[in-house]
Amino acid sequence: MLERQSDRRTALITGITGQDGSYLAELLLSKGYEVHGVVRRVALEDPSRRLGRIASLLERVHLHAASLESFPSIYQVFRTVQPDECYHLAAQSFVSYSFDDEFSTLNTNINGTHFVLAALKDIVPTCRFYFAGSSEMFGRVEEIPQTENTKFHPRSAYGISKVAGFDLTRNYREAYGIHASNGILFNHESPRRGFEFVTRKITSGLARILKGEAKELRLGNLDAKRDWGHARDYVEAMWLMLQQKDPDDYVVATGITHSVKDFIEMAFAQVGMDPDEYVVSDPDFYRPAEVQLLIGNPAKAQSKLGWRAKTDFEGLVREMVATDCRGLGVEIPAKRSAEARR
Ligand code: G4F
Repeated sequence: MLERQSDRRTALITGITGQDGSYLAELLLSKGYEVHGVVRRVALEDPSRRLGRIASLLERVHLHAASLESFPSIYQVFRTVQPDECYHLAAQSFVSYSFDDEFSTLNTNINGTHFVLAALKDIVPTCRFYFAGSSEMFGRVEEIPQTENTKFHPRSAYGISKVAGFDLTRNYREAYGIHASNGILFNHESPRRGFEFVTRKITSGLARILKGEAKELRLGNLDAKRDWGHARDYVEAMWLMLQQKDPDDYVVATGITHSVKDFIEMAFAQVGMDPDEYVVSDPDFYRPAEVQLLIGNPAKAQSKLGWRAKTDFEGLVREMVATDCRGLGVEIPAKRSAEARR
């Protein structure tokens, strides 16, 4: 167990084992924070499989077993940690799965957020709070591009659960004076993305094809458009929100949209291959209700937080393809990668 140091700011991250949690933990450690994370007990029992993204940080972070489904367990973590800042990232975050199990998505995501806010208010009401809202709240978009003032029209249990979390966060701010901010984050990816999300499915699938382990890549709706940024950039916006004098809500996005097809073409171009020979659009991967177009306007985050996305679309795709190829021991021929960059 690490010693607590009273002169350092203390941050608590729910979802520390995920893509965003791992980048945020690195950022906060680099800023001198004492970092605590909430993890499920099963994760502590199976660290090699479940703590992979934070493996290099394990000596420097404090982990606490708790469940978003149990208020007493969350309450106990707040009593022990007494954080100065809390980043609530944990959720059932796979939109597609929320159609298979609406009940657990709504229960975990809505109650989990409520439990965290209620414990914070009771134990450390001065703790600053960040809620991981999502562009999925915009759903069937009412305006292009989407801003902090665009009306929500969610299209899945996941999107609905995020609207509820957003409203809970705003209500704790207005009713109880908690420094509680909502980030409305558009899609953000990285080599640490889960394999079920489309970007990682594409880059890991491509690496498997190159390795000779797969012959095709089966995907769903290739026309859907997303505003894709890099997760490493987006966690900086989370931190900046909690450094402001007043809490508020912010869109975090690049302001540029691309289709799934664009992502595929960019990924295959990195290795000089023709996607038409490998990619199959399979109706089994279509969703009952699709979010067809997302594009955010990050003007408020730019002007009030001084935040900007640093990684562009090509840089993101290139990093993901290179990491997945390296992970499988696949060489990207020098000629191919040079051509791809042209
Ligand atoms: O990568 P996705 O599964 O991400 P999605 O649904 O946009 O949600 C992600 O971003 C949200 C922010 O807007 C987060 F809140 C959320 O937690 C998550 O991180 O799908 C992106 C698009 C969709 O339109 C989907 O229909 O890709 C399309 N798609 C096409 N084929 C596919 C596939 N998605 C997946 N996962 N798998 C496919 O085979």
